[in-house]
Amino acid sequence: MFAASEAESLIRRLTNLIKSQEELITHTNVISSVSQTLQRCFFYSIRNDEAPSATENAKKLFEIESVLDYVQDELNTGHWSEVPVPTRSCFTAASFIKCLLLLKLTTTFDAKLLKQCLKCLDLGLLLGAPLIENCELLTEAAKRLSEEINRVGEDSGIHSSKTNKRKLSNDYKVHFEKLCAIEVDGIECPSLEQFHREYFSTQIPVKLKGCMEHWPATNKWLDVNYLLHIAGDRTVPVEIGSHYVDENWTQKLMTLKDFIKKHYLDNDSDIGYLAQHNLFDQITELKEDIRIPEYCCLSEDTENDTEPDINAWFGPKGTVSPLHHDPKNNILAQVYGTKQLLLFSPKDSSYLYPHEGKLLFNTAQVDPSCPDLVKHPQFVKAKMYKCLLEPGEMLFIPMKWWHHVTALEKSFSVSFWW
Ligand SMILES: O=C(O)CCC(=O)C(=O)O
Repeated sequence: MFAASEAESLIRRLTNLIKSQEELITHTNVISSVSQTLQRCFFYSIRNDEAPSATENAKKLFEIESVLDYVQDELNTGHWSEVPVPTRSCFTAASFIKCLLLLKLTTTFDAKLLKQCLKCLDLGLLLGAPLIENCELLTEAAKRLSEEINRVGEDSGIHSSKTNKRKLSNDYKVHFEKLCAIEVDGIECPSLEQFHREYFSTQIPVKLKGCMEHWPATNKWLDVNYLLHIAGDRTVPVEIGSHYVDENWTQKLMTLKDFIKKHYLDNDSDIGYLAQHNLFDQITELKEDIRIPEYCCLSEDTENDTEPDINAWFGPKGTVSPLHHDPKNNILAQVYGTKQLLLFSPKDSSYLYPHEGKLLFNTAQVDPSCPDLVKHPQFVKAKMYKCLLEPGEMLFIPMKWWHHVTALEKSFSVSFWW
C-alpha cells in the first residue's frame, strides 16, 4: 500500500472510534476562534481529496498547533486543580485532531510518524480531561497506534532478561531486623469479614499475603520486554531526583522505553521513578494484568461504590517516597521487588514535624530512616511500625497513616486508594 492510503485507512479506523462528533468540535468555554479552528482542522483531516495542497496542509498544522499552545498556556496558569475541566477537554479534542492531521499530511507512513501521533494522544491523555461522550476515544486510538507501531515492526533495541524472583539480599533483612520498630502483622488472605473486623474498622495496618496469586502481572511484568511491547512508545511522567522534597527534584515526560533504558536498566546517576501515575487508565491493556482487591469494596459510606484510584509505582532500587500521609485508605500491592515501609499512626503526627503550608502539609520534615534528633527531638516519642513488603504481598495502609517507602530492589507496585 502507498503511504497515503495506509494513512487514510488508519484515519478511518480512528474516526470510527468517535461516538459524538459534536462533542469533539464544539467548545463553548474557549474563545470562539479556537472552537472554529478546531472544527476547520477536523473537517480538513477527514476530507477525502486526491491532492491536498502543501500550503494548505502546512497552514492547518500551524493552526492546530496554535490551538494546543493557546490551551496549554491556560492549563499552565494557576494551580492545576483550578483549571476548568472544559478547558482540559478542549486540549484532549485538539490532541486527537492533531493526530488525524499528522496522518493526513504525511508522505511517509512509518514508525516515526506513528510515534509522533502516539505522543500527541498521550499528551492529550496526560494533560487533558476525558470527554464525556467520547470517554474512551484517546485510550482506544492510542491502543490502535501502538498496535500499528508493532505491526510496522521496530525493535526496541533493549534486550533484557526477566527480573529475577530471587530472595532479597540478607544484608537488608539484617538491617530490617535491627530497626527499632514494631513489625506490622502479616496474615494469610483473610476473609472480607475478618479484614473488616480486625483491621478496616479499627484502622490498623496489616500485611496481606497470598492475595495476588491470580494476577497475571506477577509473572508477565517480570519481563521488561513485555512492558516494552505493550507500552514502550507511550509517554509517561517520571519523577527525577532522590525524592519529591529534594530541591533538585523535577518531573519529566518521556517514553516508557527511555525511562526503562535510562533509569531502570542503566540506573544512571539520577534516580527516575514512574510514581503515583494512573498508568492503567492511560494504557488499558495493563489493567487487564491486575485485579482490584475485594477489600476495596469496604466503606463507611454506603453510597460509595466508585472504583478505587489505581496508581503505578515503577522504578529502580533506591527510590524513596518521603514520610507522608494520604486522604484515603490504601492497599499497596507489590508485583515484584521488595520495599521497606516505616509507618506511624495519625495520633503521632505532632512528633513527625509536618511541613507548614498548603502544598506539603501531608509530608513530614523528619526522615524516619535517619532522623536528626537535634532538629526533631520530639521524634523519639513517635511509635514506629515497620514492614518488609515482598513480591506478591499487599499492605493495608489506613487513611492518614504516615508512611515512608524505600525500594530495596527494582520494583513495581500498584496502589489502590479508596
Ligand atoms: O511505593 C511508594 O514509593 C509510595 C507508595 C505510596 O506512598 C502510596 O501508595 O500512597
